Amino acid sequence: MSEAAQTLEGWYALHDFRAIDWQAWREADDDVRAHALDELSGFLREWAQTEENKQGSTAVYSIVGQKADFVFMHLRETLEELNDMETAFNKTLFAGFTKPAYSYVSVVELSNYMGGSGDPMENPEVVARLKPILPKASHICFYPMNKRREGSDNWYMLGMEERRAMMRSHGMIGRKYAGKVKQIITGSVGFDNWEWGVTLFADDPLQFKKLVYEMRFDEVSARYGDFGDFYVGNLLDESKFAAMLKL
Ligand code: 76R
Repeated sequence: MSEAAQTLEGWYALHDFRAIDWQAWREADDDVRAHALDELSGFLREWAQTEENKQGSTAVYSIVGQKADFVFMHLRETLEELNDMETAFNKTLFAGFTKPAYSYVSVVELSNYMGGSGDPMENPEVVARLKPILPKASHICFYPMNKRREGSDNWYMLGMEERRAMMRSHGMIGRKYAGKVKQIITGSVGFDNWEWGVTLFADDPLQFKKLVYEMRFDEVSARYGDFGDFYVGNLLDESKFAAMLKL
């Protein structure tokens, strides 16, 4: 049996993708819409406060294309908190004007392929990466992925050293995008249908394309990467959200 990579876990993640029921929104009375918007603003402020208190983080983006209209990406200490938030939001008037589009449950993960020495949890940089405050970059890109297990291309049958060498090459490509793309890898083995969620943030969306394309030629992605649907979108704040919903 090959040696499993050791992983460190941080905050739990819920990517909650929703579509807006435009017909119901259009047909609603003005006061109902106003109340729904108030409630939405209230939640956005509450989530910002949680972030301020360093008890979690939330990113809110519109989604371009037909897969969804917007996404809430929530990070929280426990699965219970994520679930409570999801339920509380679902009880709002505004949620009644949305339809589920996709969701993804995972946990922020760091693996030891590139690990240094000593107890990583004593390293404040590591702790900050496990409990990250999500950047307010102009754009988000999310997709789930697996490492392939097919015939002779089986990641999980490779030895630790071989995997480490490939992950080093992967990391070196990633580092070229430092300052342009921020990546958050969340592990979802046992939680959701894919093995990882990849969430990228950038001010220039072309950097997503360039990074993902460059990685496709790197062995770990070229040979062992299987990918799900891609979601890409634009930063929303309270006023942009209200503008998007204005009829
Ligand atoms: O955490 C680190 O910075 C150390 C190096 C590193 C690891 C261990 C790293 C760096 N990644 C790691 C793990 Mn990554 N990453 C992806 C994708 O589209 C594709 O082809 C793949 C999707 C991108 C775009 C990306 C970006 N990475 C992982 C893992 C877990 C693998 C496992 O455990 O088997 C996955 C699934 C994954 C996928 N990676 C980086 C980046 C970037 C930009 C970096 C550089 C980060 C930095 O130096 O700040």
